[in-house]
Amino acid sequence: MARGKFITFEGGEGAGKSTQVRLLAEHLTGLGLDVVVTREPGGSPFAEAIRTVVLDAATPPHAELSEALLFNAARADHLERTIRPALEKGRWVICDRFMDSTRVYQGLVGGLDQEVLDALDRIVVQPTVPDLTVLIDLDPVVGLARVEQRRLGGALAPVDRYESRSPDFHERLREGFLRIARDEPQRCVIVDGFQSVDALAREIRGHADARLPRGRTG
Ligand code: Z5A
Repeated sequence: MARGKFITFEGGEGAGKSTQVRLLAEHLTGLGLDVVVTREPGGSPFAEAIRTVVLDAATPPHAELSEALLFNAARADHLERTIRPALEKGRWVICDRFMDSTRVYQGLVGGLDQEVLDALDRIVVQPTVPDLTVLIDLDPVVGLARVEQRRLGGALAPVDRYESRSPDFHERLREGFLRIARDEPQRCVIVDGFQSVDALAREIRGHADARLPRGRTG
């Protein structure tokens, strides 16, 4: 059985990741592929339990290393129980956030040493590096306004620990994601999140179809 493909979406808050994950999944399913949609933190029962703790605004302050270890504990379980078994069965996995979020939030912005992050990636992620990472780049002012709009529109999700940070924090996140994507153009594509939902979905479909030809799995 040929291995499936692993696609991740990254970007700041409200960039449109969840929306585009769903639309790409519909596209690939329409092409006859067996698609699994998942997310981080989360994607397995244990990882979802960790998600509840790390995103809760009431969680006491803790060291950046503790935070990175929690995300990686969740990721290890997610990989073992959800992502790797699916890929081995030839399924295509689309994940809303993955290792680049740790590299940016806890590393480039949080200040955790690159060596620590490299070690965690070696232990936890290798060899399951995404085949394609879509970075949805968007001015954080626009992204956060969308999140606020969604909240006012009825979703009424509580503000999580990240959304409440300063504008400068979100601008540094944006720069961090761009830096990673520019450093790894063979894995990453950068798309403009300011486009309409449909235009963005078309562009992302184009990248997925061009970079991950369906005849070349494995
Ligand atoms: N985190 C971390 O620190 N370290 C890690 O290793 C990992 C994560 C894995 C997870 O939050 C948090 O965990 C995250 C980083 C940290 N920080 N935060 N917050 P999350 O998963 O709950 O939140 P998120 O990833 O930022 O998701 P989001 O806020 O829902 O944003 P999104 O998925 O990118 O956007 P969306 O839900 O698709 O769209 C947002 C709204 O905009 C919605 O109402 C849409 O209808 C609308 N939308 C979407 N696209 C468009 C376009 N093109 N035009 C106009 N409106 C649009």
